Amino acid sequence: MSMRSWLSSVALLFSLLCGFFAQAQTQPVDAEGHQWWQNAVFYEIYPRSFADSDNNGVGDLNGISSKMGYLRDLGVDAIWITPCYPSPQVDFGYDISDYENIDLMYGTLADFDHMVADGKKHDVRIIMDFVPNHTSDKHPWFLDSKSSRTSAHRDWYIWRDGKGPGQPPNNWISLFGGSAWKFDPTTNQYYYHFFYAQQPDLNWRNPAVETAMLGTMSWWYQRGVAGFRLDAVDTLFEDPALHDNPVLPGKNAQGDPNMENKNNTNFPEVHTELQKMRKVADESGAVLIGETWTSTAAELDCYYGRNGNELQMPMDFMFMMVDKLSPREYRRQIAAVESAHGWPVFVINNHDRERSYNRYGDGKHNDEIAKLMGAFYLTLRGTPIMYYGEEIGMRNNDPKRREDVKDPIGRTGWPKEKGRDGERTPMQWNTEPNAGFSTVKPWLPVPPSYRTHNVETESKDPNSILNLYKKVLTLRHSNEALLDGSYTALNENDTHVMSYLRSYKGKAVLVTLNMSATPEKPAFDLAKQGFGGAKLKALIASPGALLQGNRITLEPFGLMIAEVKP
Ligand code: TEU
Repeated sequence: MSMRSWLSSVALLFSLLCGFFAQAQTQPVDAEGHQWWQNAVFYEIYPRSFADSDNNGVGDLNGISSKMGYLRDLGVDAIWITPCYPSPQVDFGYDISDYENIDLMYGTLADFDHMVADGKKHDVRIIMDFVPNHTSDKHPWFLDSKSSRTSAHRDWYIWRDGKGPGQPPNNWISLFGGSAWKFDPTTNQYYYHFFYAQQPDLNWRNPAVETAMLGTMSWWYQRGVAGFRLDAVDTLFEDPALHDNPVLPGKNAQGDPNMENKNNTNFPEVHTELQKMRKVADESGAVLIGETWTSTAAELDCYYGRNGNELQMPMDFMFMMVDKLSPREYRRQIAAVESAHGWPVFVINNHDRERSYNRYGDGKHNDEIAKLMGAFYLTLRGTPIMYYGEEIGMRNNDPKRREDVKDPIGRTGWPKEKGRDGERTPMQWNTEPNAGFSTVKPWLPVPPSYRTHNVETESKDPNSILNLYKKVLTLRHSNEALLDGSYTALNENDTHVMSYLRSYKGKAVLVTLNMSATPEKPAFDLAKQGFGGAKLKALIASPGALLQGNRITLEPFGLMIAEVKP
């Protein structure tokens, strides 16, 4: 059997097996055996853009510390900070040159310790971002690796001969454009990089790499980190025989041929490593969140691991990718994740995607839609991970000219690909210049909408997106049906209104969301769910929502979260 077919048989066997085991639970915090992260609300912070304590136009850790009160008040229990380690910042921190330090731009290790302490005071845990697939090309490991074919770290990266003069070892394409191989004249070999050339892939088949990386994780746990978000886990391993990838029709935004990443992603060895990472995490009671791009629920299921021994929180990006206000699609997607054997993790935004305010907005009801989407994913069974600024309806501020683009893929892919600057702009705190982020020009400009969409203004408006988020998060933290209850889709033939019941031990909450621009009047018969004759009582509702018996009138994009009183 060839190496490749052996690997694919192992992959198949694993995917068949892994779904059949229940998730192991440790350290329960409630009667349902839930752990802290199951009852928590997570919040992603892009540190360059959240809060700028030294007023130099770039955010920092002391800035984050200064906003712990805001986060607590909002209802956040844990923050995931995207990479803030020393880095040449080619990929804004995802190119790490020292895994056990803080980039001076963001502060020092002492500032980090203060942030952990401030977090503790406010009951906000700190999650760091861990980038296992690649380092920066300026990391001492890589500098040594490239220095000679016999260097101590040579085999820490993936070096190969070209196929011939000027020809890379195979046809693999970097996600960020061009060949995934870069020739290095010092040793006349190519090194492999799935992302930018400044992000050489580590060779996870070398046990020394594994030891170093696991050691780093443990080092941060000891420093008070409550877990990691693991970057791009599906890219850790590649086919050692370097078979070409199948070429698909058409070209991508970078002008490269489309390709199926068959031989350089999703290897079964990824799961072996995740199990090892989990073991280290368990020693500290830490949680592992995964950047898990999957196309099926079965694939997502695998990331929980047999016996629940891999990621506790693989993110369900299939939910985020629904991308249209379609109750039918959402029902299908939620049913899929409910069929997996782990705890669902929902996100609608991150630092790599256009903001949800733009993606779901119809140009007329954007604020209502932002509230609707918040009320939606924050009341599902599972843990939500918010993205900074989502709670105030921050919109994308894409660069208008190529020369303004900071994200390299936006420069190489212009104008088809404008890069990810638009979703990474400074947090909008108030109506002062630069939305109160800094008095000097921030590293990215805020959109004009900051004048209305900012924390200070929205705090004063009871009907703001911010106050809707706060209300929903307060309810979510105190309502047993929302914390522990099951999810049941209601009125499944309705193509305009998304409705569901969260019920727990005879208590229930009904959520109904009008995903259309027309007024709707859904009616509910909850007899089948064991709540026949129950009365509804509105807990949170949009201004035009009206409850009459078992019927709810909803204005366009209106919503109601109601208690079901037996
Ligand atoms: O992203 C990995 C990834 O595959 C995508 O999210 C990708 O960045 C996006 O589709 C491009 O438009 C992670 C990080 O989230 C991302 O910010 C980093 O650039 C990348 O890894 C490399 O570390």
